[in-house]
Amino acid sequence: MSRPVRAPVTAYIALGANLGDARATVLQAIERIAALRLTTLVRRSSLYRTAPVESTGPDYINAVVEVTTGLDPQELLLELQQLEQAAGRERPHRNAPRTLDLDILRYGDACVDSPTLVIPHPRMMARAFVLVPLAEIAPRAVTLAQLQEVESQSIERL
Ligand code: PH2
Ligand code: MG
Ligand code: MG
Repeated sequence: MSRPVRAPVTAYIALGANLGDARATVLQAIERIAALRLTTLVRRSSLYRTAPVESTGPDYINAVVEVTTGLDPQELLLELQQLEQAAGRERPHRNAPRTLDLDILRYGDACVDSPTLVIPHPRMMARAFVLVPLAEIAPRAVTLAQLQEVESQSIERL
């Protein structure tokens, strides 16, 4: 039996990279997200150069995109993990420098709490590298007070 068609949901995805040609990798990942099945890229933030937060290695390139998608959260996670793999992602330890990290920040108003996926992203509100690009494309998703909380974190719009 075929699956019932789901109404597309608006989701926000954070992109980060600090190994290899991070800028090229993030730009390519945005194109690959736009090409995912049942998924439409609605807007993308600028690229940002950010200092590593609880991580090491070179500065990161970060961005956030808004999509609408008919994939459910677990399906979207799997697709994003495949894109991370295709970019050569290795996971030697938590917060290790990485060629590409794709995190689902929000998926409509859904709350997901499974062993593999937590939405909204639990640490997003503490991180300028997420909040600043998110505020650029979805100003109502972030408050001034939340931005002020992270203003000591180094971030440069490219
Ligand atoms: N991602 C992390 C940990 N620290 N720091 C920056 N600047 N950018 C990131 O994307 C990032 C990080 C874990 O995913
Ligand atoms: Mg992450
Ligand atoms: Mg991740």
